[in-house]
Amino acid sequence: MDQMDQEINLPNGTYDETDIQVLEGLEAVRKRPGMYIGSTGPRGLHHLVYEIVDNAIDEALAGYCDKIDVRIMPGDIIVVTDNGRGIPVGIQPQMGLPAVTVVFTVLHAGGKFGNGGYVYSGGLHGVGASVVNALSEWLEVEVCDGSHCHYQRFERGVQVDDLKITGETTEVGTKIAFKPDGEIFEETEFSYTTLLDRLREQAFLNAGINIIITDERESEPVVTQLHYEGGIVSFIEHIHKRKAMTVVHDEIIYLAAQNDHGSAEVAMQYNDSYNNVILSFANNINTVEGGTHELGFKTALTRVMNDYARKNNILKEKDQNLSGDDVREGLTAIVSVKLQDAQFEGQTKGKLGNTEIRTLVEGLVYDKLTTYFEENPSVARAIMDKSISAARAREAARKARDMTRRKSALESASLPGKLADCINKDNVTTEIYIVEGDSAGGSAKGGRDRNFQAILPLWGKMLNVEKSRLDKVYGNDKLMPVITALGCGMGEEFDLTRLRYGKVIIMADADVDGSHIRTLLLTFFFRFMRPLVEAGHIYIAQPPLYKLVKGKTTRYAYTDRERDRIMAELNPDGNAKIDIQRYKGLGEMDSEQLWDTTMNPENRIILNVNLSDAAAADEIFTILMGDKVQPRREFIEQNARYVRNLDV
Ligand code: TSJ
Repeated sequence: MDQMDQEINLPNGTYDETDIQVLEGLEAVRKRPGMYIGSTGPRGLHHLVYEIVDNAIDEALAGYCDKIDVRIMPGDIIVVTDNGRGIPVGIQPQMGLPAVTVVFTVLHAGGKFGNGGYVYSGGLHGVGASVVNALSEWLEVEVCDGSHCHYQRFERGVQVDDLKITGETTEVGTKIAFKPDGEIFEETEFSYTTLLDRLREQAFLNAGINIIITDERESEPVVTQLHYEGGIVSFIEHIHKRKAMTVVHDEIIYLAAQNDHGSAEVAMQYNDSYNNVILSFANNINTVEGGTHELGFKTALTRVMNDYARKNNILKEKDQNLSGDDVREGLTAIVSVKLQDAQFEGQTKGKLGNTEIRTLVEGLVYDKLTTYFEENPSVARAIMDKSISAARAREAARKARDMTRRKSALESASLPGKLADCINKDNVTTEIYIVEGDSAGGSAKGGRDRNFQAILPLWGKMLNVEKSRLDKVYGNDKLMPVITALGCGMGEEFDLTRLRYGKVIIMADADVDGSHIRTLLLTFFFRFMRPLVEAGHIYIAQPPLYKLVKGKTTRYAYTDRERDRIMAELNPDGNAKIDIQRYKGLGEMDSEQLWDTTMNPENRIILNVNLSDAAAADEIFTILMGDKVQPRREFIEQNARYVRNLDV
């Protein structure tokens, strides 16, 4: 019998078709939570809060609420309060239940009551409340509508009682309290910084909104007030300040326009680094895979820069045009659009598909940036200088690359010497393990299935990618073997069809050094081989943390939780004293153990890295490896309690 079935305990005569629909819907959510919130790990857990808060933000955007209060209470209970109109409590005709009850019990309800729906809703908004309810041990809602306060409680998605009036009031607003279900989530501890980062992002995207977040789990509550009149301009300011970056021009450029299809705004500023960060949003949702709005921005930027360079004779007739990468070097930009009927596409639904938005953004950036450059020639000049020097470096990189190619063509074997290649030559079933350390590399070579598994050991301190341009990466003796082994080149020359293996698996210890190597390699892939990440070729091996032996039985545990579960399984009465070994590194395993636990496709766990994992690694890397000490110290201090979340 399923968990949910035990909760069905309704009096005779009140149990009808609608109730069955409701219970089946929420049961489906509890059976396959991943389908609704992505995962039951930390990401899924935090997603619950976003689903709830997004509804309050919608109310604020509709102009009915100016304050949102988010609290993490002891026991990791979340309380979200707004001062909006309150979720409607009138009877919803279709279900014959109060609208607020429908919001929490019917899958895909919400957002649209009568004609009160929100115009620019993110598509999922208002839908998530019932999902959060289904995945909470309990959830309580209080709605005050200026005359009465109404209250209802649910347990694992099922109402405990009908909606009740609890008193009279002159106040308005909605208050939701919920406790995520420990039977669903692997961990129920919230990270303050994770919630803070996401709420801050929402405060930037919705200029003027007030969000207060409080962590009440400590004896001294931690409070942060988020309010940015500057909106996405403040967002850029924040990114550059946080990374302590030196900017190339003082004023942040802000461009905005709207038409019948929607509205678009862009904020941008250049810094003296060699990387670029373009964050795009559609209806406040981060489009990690980009899409039409981002494309429109990039196309227009390249065109404006080249037009300006030609017109002012900065590029001569014989000179090549500046490339997209050239004009984006050192750029930090936010592109935010709001539109009706946003179409989300791609692997993770993180790509905007609406073509009319490309035209809007492209036109906006072309017209207004051209004017901006004409009116601010010193800013234009500073940006031009940056792009021109990027173009020169690109040319130097091309030459260095040609040199490397010629050199390797002279040697008979162009594959790296340390690579133990596999026999199969297809790039679908084959795998390459990039292994930290020499001894682990040896075990991996001994343990692998040489038919389809190749091993590339890495050792020593790797290049600090943050401070490097492409020309430095070429010729670097630590990264070059990775590039040649994969066979698909990098940067602008990247060609996915030449990839030599179907899976690229990073295998490193579960300690600080291992985490460093992982972050570094992910950053490298994110910066220089992004399509490889996008196409889902990058994986992270998960070596076990513990070996448990009882008599002739050997079991491996990959988390502390699993260790406890296996212990209980092997030792139900608590009599036997079981031998537990904690692995400190891959080097402690012999070839056979490494194969059994970490490399054999039948038993192993490998994590598929997506673009936002890689982007997160990139961000961590920038902070940890950048020039500036202060942000690094702040970052480590802020995250000391959550360091395990750093581990991608
Ligand atoms: F997620 C949620 F549904 F639980 C939730 C909703 C959570 C939180 C913190 C706030 C809200 C919420 C919903 N705040 N305000 C509203 N507003 C409405 O639902 C609402 C009110 C009035 C009308 C109307 O047409 O009169 C329409 C809507 C959608």
